Amino acid sequence: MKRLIDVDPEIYNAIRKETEREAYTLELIASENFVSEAVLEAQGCVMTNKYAEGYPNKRYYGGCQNVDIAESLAIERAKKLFNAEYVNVQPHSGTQANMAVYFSVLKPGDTMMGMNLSHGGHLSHGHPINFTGQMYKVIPYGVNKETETIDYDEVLRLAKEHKPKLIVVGASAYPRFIDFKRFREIADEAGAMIMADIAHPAGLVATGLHPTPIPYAEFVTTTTHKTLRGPRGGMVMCQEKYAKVLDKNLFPGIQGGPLMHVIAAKAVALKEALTPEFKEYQNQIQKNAKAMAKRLLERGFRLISGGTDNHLMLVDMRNTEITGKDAEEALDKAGITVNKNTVPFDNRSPFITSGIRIGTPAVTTRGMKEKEMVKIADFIADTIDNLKDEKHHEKTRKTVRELCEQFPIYKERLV
Ligand code: DSN
Repeated sequence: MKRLIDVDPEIYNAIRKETEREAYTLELIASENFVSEAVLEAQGCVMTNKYAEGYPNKRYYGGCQNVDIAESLAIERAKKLFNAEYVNVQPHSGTQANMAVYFSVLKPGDTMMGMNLSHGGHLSHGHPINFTGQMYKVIPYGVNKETETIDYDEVLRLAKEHKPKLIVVGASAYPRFIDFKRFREIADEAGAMIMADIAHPAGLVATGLHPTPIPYAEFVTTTTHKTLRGPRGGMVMCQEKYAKVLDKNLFPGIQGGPLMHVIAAKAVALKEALTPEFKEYQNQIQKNAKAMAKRLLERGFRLISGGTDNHLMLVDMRNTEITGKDAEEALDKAGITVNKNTVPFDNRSPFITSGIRIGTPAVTTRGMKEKEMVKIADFIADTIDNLKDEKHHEKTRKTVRELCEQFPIYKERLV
C-alpha cells in the first residue's frame, strides 16, 4: 500500500493494525472468514469506478462490456455451484437480498413467518425493530424448549392458523441442520411461499454437506462471505418463473448501481468454491466444529441442542453467574474473538446475553484442524474459569499469538 501510506497515513495505520489483529488473534465469529488474495485483488480493482445500472447486456450506461464479463461469470458459477435455475448477484448485502425477495412477493401489511431472533433467527426475518417488523405482520416461530431444535409441529400449527404469504427459513445462530423438505410440506399445507436464507451454511450447502433448499424454496438468499468465503455481499437464487419480478425489485426497486468490483470478487470466490479443495475445506469446518463442541462439553459447558451439525455452536451460560458480555470481553483480552449471543429462552437482555456463539470457518481457513480446536476450546474454558484474572488473559494472548504464527492467513504480509 505504497500510495496509501503517503496519502492517508491514518487509514493506512488502521488497516495495518487490522491486518495484525486478524493475523495474531483467533477469529471465532461464526459469520466471518478470510478471503483469498485473489478475491482481495478483484475487490480492490478499477471496476469500483464503473456504473452499470441494469443487468448484463441490458445496461443504462455505456462501457459495460468488461463488467458484463464479471457479472455473467458470477451468475454462471453460482448457478452451477448451487444447481440454481436463476441467480441475481447484485445485492449489496444479505439483508438487501432478503428485501428484494420480500418486495417481490409481499405487500405492506401481508403476513410472513420467520424464526425469532432470540431463538437463532435474523433481524431481517421479521424483528420488530427491522423494516420487516414494521412493514409486515410477522408471526415468529422458534425452537422447542426441550430439544432446542426447530419445533416443526408448532411451525405447522402457526402456518395453518395465520396463513402467511411467505415463510422465511434460515438462521444466524442455529447449530443444527434445517429440514427444508419439512418446511415445503408445511408451506404447501398453509398455501405459503418459501424464502430460505442460507447465509450461514452456504458453503456447506454448496458442497453437499448440509441439506439444500434449492428444490423446495421459491427463493434462496445468501451472503457471499461467511462460509462461502467471498467478499461481503448478497445473492438471490430463485426459480426461473420469478426471475423477472426479482430483478425488477432488486434494481430499480431497492438498489441503484451494482458494486462491480464486489461482483468481480464474488465471481472469483464462486470459482474457488467449485474446486475439490473447497469441499475439503467445508468438510474440515464441520469436523472442527464437532471437535470444538466435544471438548467444550468435556470441559463442562452446556451447548444449545447438545452440539452442532454445521459450522457453529452456542454456549449456554443461563445457569451461571457469567454473562455472554463478560465472556466476550475476557476472551477478547485473551486474543480470542467471539460474539455474545442470546440463547433460546434467555432471561438476559441482548446487550448482556447468556450465550456466546462460536464458529470454525475462519480458523479452518488458516489450516487449523481438530488438534488445534481442542487447544482453542481449552483456551476458552481456561479464560472463562479465570474471568477476572488479567494476567491469565495476557499469558493466553501470548500463547494464542504463537499458535496463530504457525498458521498464517496470507503467504505474504499484505501491509
Ligand atoms: N450479522 C450476521 C451474523 O453475525 O450472523 C448475520 O447477518
